[in-house]
Amino acid sequence: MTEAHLPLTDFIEYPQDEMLERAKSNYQNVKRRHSIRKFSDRPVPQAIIEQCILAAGTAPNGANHQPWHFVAISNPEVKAQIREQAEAIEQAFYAGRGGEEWLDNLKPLGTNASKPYLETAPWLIAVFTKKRSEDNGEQKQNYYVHESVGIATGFLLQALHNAGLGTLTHTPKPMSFLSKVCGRDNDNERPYMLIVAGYPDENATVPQHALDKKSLPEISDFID
Ligand code: IYR
Repeated sequence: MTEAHLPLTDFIEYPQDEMLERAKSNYQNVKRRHSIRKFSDRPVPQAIIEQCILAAGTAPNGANHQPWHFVAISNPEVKAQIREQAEAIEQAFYAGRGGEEWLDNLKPLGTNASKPYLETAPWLIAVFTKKRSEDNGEQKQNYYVHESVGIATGFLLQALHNAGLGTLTHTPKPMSFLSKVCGRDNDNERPYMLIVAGYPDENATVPQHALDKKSLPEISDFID
């Protein structure tokens, strides 16, 4: 059954010169987002993280079933557990599990199995995918789960950056330990990504190569 549709009242139209200025200023803002691996332990109020998760929850998604769940962790013991388990997995990865080519490709980043920021940063946000959602006690199938949760994670990163926080996407492989640590060890949900958020440490760096972004012609074509 088609549900009632409401008029689109919150769309804002800007003059085209202003649209270009807004597009430029958004680009200038997002190009200052860099993954960082040294975080300060300065606390960040939960209210800020809540607004960023709300922004993530507005992402376009399959049939509006919203196939995601976010677990935001500031608890020091839980962060310590995550660090311990992530480091065990990363040790195996860097000891060879990743394979020669992958490990070679990571050399410019200078990463290794040590992940102190998982304890230092004030917030870890574990993002979960959901195969099914509940609606009034009924289970409904979710669609385009990975696409939807990928977009929501992008919105989350953008919101955190826009709020003035440094971020890192962390994807230890396998990530299943997060299900247990976050109390979401069930058949419906899978960990998708771990987002680290907080103030950058004063010695935070960005790998030189991370600044080399492909040019517009390299990443796009225009067919007119
Ligand atoms: N998960 C590992 C390895 C790693 C993989 C990729 I692809 C990166 O862009 C960065 C790191 C780690 O966090 O060290």
